[in-house]
Parts: sequence; C-alpha cells; structure tokens
Amino acid sequence: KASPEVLNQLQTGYEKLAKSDSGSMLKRFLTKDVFDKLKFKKTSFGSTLLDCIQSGLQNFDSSIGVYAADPECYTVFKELFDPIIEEYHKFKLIANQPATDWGPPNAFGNLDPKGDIIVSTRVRCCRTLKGFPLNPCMTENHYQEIEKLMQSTFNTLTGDLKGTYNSLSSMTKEVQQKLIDDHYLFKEGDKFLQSANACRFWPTGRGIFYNEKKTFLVWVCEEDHLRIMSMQNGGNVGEVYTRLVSGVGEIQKKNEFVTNEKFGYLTFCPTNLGTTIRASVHIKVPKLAANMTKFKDLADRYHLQIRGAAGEHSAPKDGIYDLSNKRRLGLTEHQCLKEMFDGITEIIKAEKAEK
Ligand code: ADP
Ligand code: CIR
Repeated sequence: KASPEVLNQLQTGYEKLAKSDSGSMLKRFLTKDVFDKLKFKKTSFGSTLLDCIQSGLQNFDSSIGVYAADPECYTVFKELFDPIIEEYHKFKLIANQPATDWGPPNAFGNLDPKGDIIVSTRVRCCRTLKGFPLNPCMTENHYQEIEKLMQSTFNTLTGDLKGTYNSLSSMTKEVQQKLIDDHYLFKEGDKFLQSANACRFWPTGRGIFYNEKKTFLVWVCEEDHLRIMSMQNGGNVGEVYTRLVSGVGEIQKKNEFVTNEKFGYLTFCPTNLGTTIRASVHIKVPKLAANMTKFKDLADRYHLQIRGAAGEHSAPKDGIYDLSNKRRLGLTEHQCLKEMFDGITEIIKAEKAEK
C-alpha cells in the first residue's frame, strides 16, 4: 500500500491540479472516483499513482501528464491509463494491438519529388529491452548494462547501417549541441521527463549511435531504452522507411523487446504504445500556418500531429513544421506510415491551393 507520505503528496497534488487551468488529459481523466480508487495502489515494483502522474502534477502545461513508471502500471492503474490511451490513439481497448506488420517497405514513394516543400523525413520507433525496468525504476548499473549491451549490437551492423556509438558521458558540450541543433540527438533537461524521474544518473548510459551518413540512428536510454530512427533530407518516405525496417530487423536479431497483446510494444509514455511509430516530415507550409485554426483542423482530419521544428514542445522555425502520424496503437506499422503519407499528400495539396 502507498505510504502516508505518498498519499499526502497525492492529495495535495490532486487538489492543486483540479483547481488549475491545466489542459492535460491527466486533469480530465483523473476524476475523484478514479483518484480514490487508485491512490492506495502499488505495483510489485513499488510504483504508486504518484510515480505515474507527478510529471503532470508538476507541469500543468503537459498535454498528457502521465507515464508508466513500470510495465505493470498500465494494468494496475488502468482506470486512468485506458481512457487516455483510447482517446489519444482513437482506439477502443476491447481489441488487441494487431501483430507487427511492416508491409512492403518500398510501398511508399516520394512525397515531394521536386523538393520544394519537404525539408526532411524521419521515421522512428521505440523499444523496451526485456530484462530491464523502465526509467524510474532503473539503477545506475542498469543504464551501464544497457549501454554495453547495445554497443555490442551496434558493432555487428554492416553496410549502410554500419556506424559508431557515441556516449553522452564522453561527448563535449559543443558536439552534443551541434547534434541537437542538426535534429539528430535528443535534447537535455526535458522538464516533463525530469519530473517523471526519467533522468536519474544522467548522462550515465545515454548516447547515440549513427551510421556514416547519419541516416540511421539509435538513441540509447533517453525516454525509452531505445529510439530507433531513419532520416534523410527530402520527401522520400520509401527510402527512409525501408532503411528503418532493415535496421530494426538487425537490432532485433540480438535483442528481445517487451511486448504485450493489448498494447504491442511497451513504452514509457502511453502515446507511444502499439507500433511506437512516429513518421514525420519537416514541411514548409507558410500559407496554411497563417491560419492556425484551419491548419489544426486540417491536421486533425488526417490524424496528423503538429510539432515545432525542434521536436515536441518546440516552436516552428522559418515557417517549418513537424507533421507526423498521431496514432500508433490499433493499427499496423504499415498503416501508420500510410496515415502519414496520405495525410501529408492532402496537406501539400491544401498548401498549394491557398492563395
Ligand atoms: P520523437 O520524435 O522521438 O518523439 P522529438 O519530437 O523531440 O522526439 O524529435 C526529436 C528530434 O527529431 C528533434 O530534433 C526533431 O526536430 C527531429 N525530427 C523529427 N522529425 C524530423 C524530420 N522529419 N526531419 C528532421 N528532423 C526531425
Ligand atoms: C506531455 O504530457 O506533454 C509530455 N509528458 C509528453 C507527452 C507525449 N506527447 C505526445 O503527444 N506524444
């Protein structure tokens, strides 16, 4: 059972959130009934409701506000997680996540053959390694073990995927900042992750692998154990996706990942469950962006999410937006890509039709 101290913090936090003007899903779905039902509970890892919601309690500007402190949280605190997952992914949890299906990797072409509207394309997925807990329950040793394990996997990659692993601990601040500015590396000091207890022992165990062309990259121990991504300039979704499918396949030969029937690949944030796929373009849409209400409506219609040019919670830069598929659960990998591809096709049409 949760300790009196935890209960105290939960009670105070809950009351503050209820009075706040937070627009988070946490605020909407943590009703009094749900709160009272879940506040005493604890997983076998020792995680409480507080561990799952403290990010949202501390950051009223959260869009979601919850993380799974360990894999059991999705079941122990399901009265909170399920409705958030159902709304975010627009998927009723009476059905299970479909089996992994990448489809024919070369099914997609180039969204912008002339190269005048799409700056770059990126597809990423997240993986949790079997045998290791999630961030808030990890020891410093776990971080070191994962890094070592992954280094040995990276050493086996060949051909276009061959590259080098760069540990954050042995990187200069200048190199780190350049990698962030060039959109290759995760940022440091994400306040949502920090208050979720996901940045302990930083930078231990954190790092980035990339191939020579920096078109195939893997983040180690940031929000998830692994973020595997493929990216390149321009709009050739087929090439980007094909490279990702092959890279994930190679990494999977050496490592086992945590999955379950209901949620597919398990991730720290409920918005990434299922396929964990975020397929995005950096796109110049100055005309659409001149009317944000209309732009947002259009993005919603095609289930696209709008982010800024430096990723989540960032502002657009030079009229460039990050547009990606929003849903990742309840559809296959192929369907996620198709949702992005078809949506962006319509966005481009709409931008060109604006006067
Ligand atoms: P994630 O995509 O892993 O959820 P972010 O939204 O923070 O995390 O994005 C991570 C980085 O990837 C950011 O620097 C972002 O600008 C970059 N990025 C995302 N999509 C693209 C893209 N299509 N082209 C270039 N960089 C991209
Ligand atoms: C938030 O709630 O804003 C952060 N915890 C991040 C949530 C992930 N957002 C998303 O849309 N994929």
